[in-house]
Amino acid sequence: MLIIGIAGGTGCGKTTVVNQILEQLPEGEVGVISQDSYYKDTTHLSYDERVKINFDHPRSIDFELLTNHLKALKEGQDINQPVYSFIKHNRTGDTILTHPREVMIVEGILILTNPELRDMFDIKIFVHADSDERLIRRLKRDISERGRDLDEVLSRYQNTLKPMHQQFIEPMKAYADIIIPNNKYNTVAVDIVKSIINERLS
Ligand code: UZR
Ligand code: MG
Repeated sequence: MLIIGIAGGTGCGKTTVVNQILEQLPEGEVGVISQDSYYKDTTHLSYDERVKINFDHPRSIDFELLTNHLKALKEGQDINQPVYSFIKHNRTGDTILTHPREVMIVEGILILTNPELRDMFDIKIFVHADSDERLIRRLKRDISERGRDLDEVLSRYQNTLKPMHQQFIEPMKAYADIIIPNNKYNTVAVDIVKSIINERLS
């Protein structure tokens, strides 16, 4: 199994890059796991307590479960990926049955911060976008898809997202094998990743 980790700050375009990589690849041979599915279970907290959680700090992620799931997939076992709700800030209780694939992509803002998980990646990718671009995308997405308002997104950005990005996410570039610029000139980097995957699959 070839395991590819894709990190980068919020709104940098990780999902877009993942989709570009998946384009034209044979269906069913590449699987994707999102760090978002592995936010810690917060059922024991009230909604008001959950909103106060710092979701951009590595300790908000259940890295133990994520690492165990990846190990299980590597051994050829199926896993039940938790389903997370950004509206409730908690796991929904549902799971998605996920099968091992020859190539597995793991994507998320903090996936390179955990040494055990990081060591499991054969290829480590960091998607770079300027912080103004990331803020613009984050604003649009949180308002249209996650039910937030302008003030809420901006104060979260200043108080949490930005400091956490500088402390935990940006420094992870040092571990990256490939840094993909997220703009229209990223096609070469994406093609390189695709050809590595194709080589693996043939
Ligand atoms: P991406 N996040 C939420 O907004 N609510 C949650 O319940 C859990 C996570 C956000 C999190 C982070 N921070 O910036 C973002 N906050 O999801 C990561 N606040 O997702 O990589 O798609 O931007
Ligand atoms: Mg995303």
